[in-house]
Amino acid sequence: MSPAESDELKKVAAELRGRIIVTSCKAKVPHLGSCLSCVDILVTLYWRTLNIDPQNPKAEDRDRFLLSKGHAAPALFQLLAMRGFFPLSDLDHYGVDGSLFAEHPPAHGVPGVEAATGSLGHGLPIGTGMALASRIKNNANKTVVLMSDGECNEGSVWEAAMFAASQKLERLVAIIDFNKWQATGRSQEVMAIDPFKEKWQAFGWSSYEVDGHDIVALEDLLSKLPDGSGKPVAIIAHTIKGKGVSFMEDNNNWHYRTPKPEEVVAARKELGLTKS
Ligand SMILES: Cc1ncc(C[n+]2csc(CCOP(=O)(O)OP(=O)(O)O)c2C)c(N)n1
Repeated sequence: MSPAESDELKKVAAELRGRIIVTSCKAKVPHLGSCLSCVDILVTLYWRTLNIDPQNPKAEDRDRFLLSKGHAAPALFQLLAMRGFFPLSDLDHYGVDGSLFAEHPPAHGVPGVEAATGSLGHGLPIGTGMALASRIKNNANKTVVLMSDGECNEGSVWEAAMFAASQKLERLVAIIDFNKWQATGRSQEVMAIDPFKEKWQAFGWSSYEVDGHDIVALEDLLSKLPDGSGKPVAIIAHTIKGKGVSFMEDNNNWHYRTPKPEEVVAARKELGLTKS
């Protein structure tokens, strides 16, 4: 990726962060820190890596993406609109009674959303099934599942991990947004997950670590998959919860808090966005 392309994507990421923050304030949707943490991963996937066509979101050969950490739905909805899956104006009704746009992705009705997620621990099992189905149909598409670190406390994650490895689903990619926080505390303190990289390897996966805010490094790694090992791939993306806004970074109050209008203005200013 050229420096100019990477600068362009950084602007896209800032714009996406700004939109998420405005949505959180207007619609009173929580999980702001959780959304900001995975923005750079999402931008890399949707602007560089995934084989997707916003005009044809059900194309058989498309790559599948599952936001297993479904509580980051505001990030997914905003990026799908920015990417052209549906008009940005559809999000004007975010959080209004009856709207499809709420705290988690719904099963049907939003172009680009592959499955209902948000009950943590289910995205990888669903993605494993999708990857197996693709292989049975001789489709060469990838299935990418974005999970959170706290989510890896769920036993269903490790059942799916064992199954995917035993099936040698080399086109299945699990990215873990490793921001070291969960809802009420540090992930390592709630239930220790270290040694994390080795754990995936022990379950029969290839595993890598990357800076989850470095779009160039993320793209470089993702472009090399499948990696030739015949194994599913886990990417541990080191991130900062609330990334991009100094007073939200690594402050877990923003798991549930929504910003006041003056905080939106301050955040957008930091992001280099002038309009609120
Ligand atoms: C099965 C299940 N239990 C509990 C919750 C409530 N919940 C929402 S987010 C969250 C934890 C968030 O921490 P983490 O999974 O690490 O994601 P982060 O927000 O830090 O990205 C929990 C427990 C849930 N969504 N699903």
